[in-house]
Amino acid sequence: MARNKITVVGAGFVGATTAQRLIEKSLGDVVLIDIVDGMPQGKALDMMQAGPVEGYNGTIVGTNDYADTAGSDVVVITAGLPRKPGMTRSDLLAKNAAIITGITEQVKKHSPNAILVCVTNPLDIMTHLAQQVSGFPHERVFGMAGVLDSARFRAFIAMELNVAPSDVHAMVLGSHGDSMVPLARFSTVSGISIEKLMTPERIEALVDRTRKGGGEIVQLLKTGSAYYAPSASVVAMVKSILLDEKSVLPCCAYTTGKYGLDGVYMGVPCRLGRSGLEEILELELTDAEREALHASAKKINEDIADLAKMA
Ligand code: TXD
Repeated sequence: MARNKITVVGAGFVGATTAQRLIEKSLGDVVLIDIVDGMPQGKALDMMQAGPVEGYNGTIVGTNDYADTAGSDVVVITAGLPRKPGMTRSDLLAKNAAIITGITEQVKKHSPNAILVCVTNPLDIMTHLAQQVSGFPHERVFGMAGVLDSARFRAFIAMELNVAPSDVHAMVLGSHGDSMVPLARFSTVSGISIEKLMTPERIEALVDRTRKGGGEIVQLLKTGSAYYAPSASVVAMVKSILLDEKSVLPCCAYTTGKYGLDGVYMGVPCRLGRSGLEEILELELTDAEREALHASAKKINEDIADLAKMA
C-alpha cells in the first residue's frame, strides 16, 4: 500500500514543527514547501538526517515547486504572516488572504482530491477563503484552532488543579479570536466537571487566560507567535484523518444547521476520519452559551464582509 502523502505549505515555525511531528509519527511522506529559496530544502534535509537517530523511515522533501506536492492526501496550510505584538488577527486579513488564494489555486491544480487543513490566521476567514478558491466540498476543507484553544484551557486547568494534563478534557468553540467560547460546563478531569473542582471566579480567570492565550505567547516571544502547541494540534487532526481514528475534535468547520448556525465556518466539535469532516456533533447549550456562539459567528461574518470589500 502506498504511503500517505502530506504537504505542509509554509516552512516557518508552525510549518516546520508540524512537518517534524508528522515525520516522527510516521504518518506519511512529507513535502515541505515555501517561497523562500533553500529554506524548506535545508529544513527537510536536516529532518531526513534525524531519521536514523530517531528511528523514522518516511521521507521528507523540501521544495519551492508545487509539482513536488502532486497527489497529496492532506495539505496543511501554515503560510502567511504571523501576528506581531499589538497586531490583531484581523490586521492580518488582507495580506494573508492574497497568500492563501495563491496557494489554494496551486493545491487545487496539483492535489484535486486532497483534504485541506488551514492554520493561517485569521483562521476562520482563511478557511472560508480556501474553500471558496478551491471549490472543494466543505467536508474536505476545515481549519485548526479549537484543538489548540482547548489544549490551552486543558493545560491551565491541569496547572491549577495539579492533575495530569491528559486527564483533562475541554471544549472551546466559536471563532479563533477574542470571541471564542470556552465551555467550562463541558470541561472535566477524568469525567468530573471542573465546576465541582474550582470556584466560579477561578474558572472565569482560566477562561479569560485561554481567550488571551495566543496573545500571552506573542507578548513573551516578541518576534512571532506560538508553534509547539499549534503544530501538536494540527497533527492530532491529520492523524485522526489519515488513520481514520474518528476523533471528536473542535475544528473550524462549515456549519449546516447545527447550533442554529448555517453557512459560516467556525469552531464546532467534529468527527474526523479518512474522508475528512464526517460529522458535526451538537452539544446542548444554555441560552448564554448559544448567544456567545452566535456572537462569534456574527464577528466572523463581519470579517468576511470586510474581506469581500477589499476584493
Ligand atoms: O491556531 C491557529 N490556527 C494558529 C495560527 C496558531 C499559531 C499560528 N497561527 C498562524 O499560522 C499565524 O498567525 C500565521 O498566520 C501562520 C504561520 O505562523 P508561523 O509562526 O509559522 O509563521 P512564520 O514562521 O513566519 O512562517 C510563515 C512561513 C514563512 O516561512 C514564509 O516564507 C511562508 O510562510 N510563506 C509562504 N509559503 C508558501 N507560499 C507563500 N505564498 C508564502 N508566503 C509566506
